[in-house]
Amino acid sequence: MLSVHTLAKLIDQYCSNSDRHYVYGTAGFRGPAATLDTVLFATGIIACLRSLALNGDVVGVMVTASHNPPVDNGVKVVEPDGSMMPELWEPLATQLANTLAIKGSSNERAQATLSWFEKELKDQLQSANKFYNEGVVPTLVVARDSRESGPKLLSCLVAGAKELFHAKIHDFGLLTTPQLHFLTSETAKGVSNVTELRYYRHFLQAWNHVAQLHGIGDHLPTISSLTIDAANGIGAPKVQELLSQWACRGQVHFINNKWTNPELLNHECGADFVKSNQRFPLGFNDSKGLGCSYDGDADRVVFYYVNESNKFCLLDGDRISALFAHFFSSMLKQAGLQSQLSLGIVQTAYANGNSTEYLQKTLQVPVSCVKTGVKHLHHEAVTKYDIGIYFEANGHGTIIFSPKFYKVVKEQERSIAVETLEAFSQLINQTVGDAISDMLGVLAALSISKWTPQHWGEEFTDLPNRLAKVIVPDRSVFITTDQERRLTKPEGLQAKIDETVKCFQKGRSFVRASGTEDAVRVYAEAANVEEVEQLTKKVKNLVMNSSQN
Ligand code: G16
Repeated sequence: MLSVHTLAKLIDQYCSNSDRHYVYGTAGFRGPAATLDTVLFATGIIACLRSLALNGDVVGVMVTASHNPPVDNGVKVVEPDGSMMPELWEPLATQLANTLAIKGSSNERAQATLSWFEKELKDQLQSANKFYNEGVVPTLVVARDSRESGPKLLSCLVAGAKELFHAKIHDFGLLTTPQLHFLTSETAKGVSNVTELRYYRHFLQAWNHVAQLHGIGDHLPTISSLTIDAANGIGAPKVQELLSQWACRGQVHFINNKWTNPELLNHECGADFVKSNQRFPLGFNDSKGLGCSYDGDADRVVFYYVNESNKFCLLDGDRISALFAHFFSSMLKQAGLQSQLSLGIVQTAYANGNSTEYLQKTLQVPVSCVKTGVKHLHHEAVTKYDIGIYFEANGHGTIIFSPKFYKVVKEQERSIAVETLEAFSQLINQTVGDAISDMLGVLAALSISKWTPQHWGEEFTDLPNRLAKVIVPDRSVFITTDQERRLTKPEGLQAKIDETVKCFQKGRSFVRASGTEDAVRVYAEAANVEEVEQLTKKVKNLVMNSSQN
């Protein structure tokens, strides 16, 4: 495939980081940007191999660290249909990054990498090897978020892909993560000359269709105003671009849209800040309307409003699931399709206990629980339901419509409900959670259901909950089972957590290592705020003590 000499030269030029350990985790590789050039170079190669294994089909690569601080960056690989790279490929990405990053001279690193290739090309990478030998050229589409480190890191990725594989690369420049997923899938469908405009046109057309079916003109009927907090990230210019042609733009107000100041990214704003701290982002002062916060790459969204007691009320991913579950149950009933099409919700262990109860008991829809990470939720939604709604409590999620959904809906006599189901499926970015498309979906569902934010917030009451972080010397010693709800290691820790939880009314708590940050996450919920604070503190202490032993 290539000579030691050529590879060693490239390693000299693009892979300054060595003697480190990397893992392709929850959302690809992530970490301090200064430690990632070798990883990006490795990812360029993996993306090419993935494209080759698919006979040159287009593979997407997004350079982003989403909700992480501005000094971090990361990268993830996207399939031609816009979904995440298959899990089977994750260990390959991990191995390649770590082989390129071994301690040693560039010659030694190149030698080790070539040995790895030799073995894998005969083993797991056989199909990539076959197509490579037949002269197939890989195709990549790439983009990055607004972080300062993006251009340099992307150049490492492009170098590997171009020099080693002569890959065809379409660089979209700055995009949100969901735009990259969407445009990858459009490119793979064979649409020629895919540009960003396609994304805006698609979602505006879908909105216009839904709005026309329900007589929504230039004013959203159940909210007075909408404040969008874009976390000072790349979502800011993108949503502004889309909404510049939106009929209801007069109701919108933007905050935290200084995306050209990368040091402000996610700083006291954005979905992760709002959800974790359960408070308004910096600059929010709309006590009458609805607020929403995106994260750094606009793949998550949470909403909030001020209630009559002047209190902050969060409408997170669990609430979005509840709204959509209510909306689709009602539409299926109106269309007479409730027995033909299955509707289900996918959550993670972070879902509030009362949201699960509301979905199962009040709305009577099935709920599955899977591990954290969009890929797990997505897979469950695709395989189990005709309308699979998945949202993590942090606001990351989407809705997936099965091929059967489209077939059944097409066969029906036209009615408002049937047409709404069809049009709504276009309003949702089915490739991945998308703050912009989810926001339009929520606004449409609220308008059609005639729900105000208050109504939405009062459908059920969340159990008081806390999400905390503990920094430990080595988070990899925390091993979980049962969809991450229980620890198997460190030995004995789960039994102590169980004992502690028993002392609290409606107590629940679990511990898991983050896949995107160097921390262990502690989640707790209980019957009241005092108890949840105490429970969180106790479990945090147990985690800290277990790390000192
Ligand atoms: C990523 C993943 C999400 C996950 C979040 C936190 O989100 O895509 O599925 O919930 O990280 O994961 P962890 O608890 O493992 O750190 P994002 O928005 O940062 O890409």
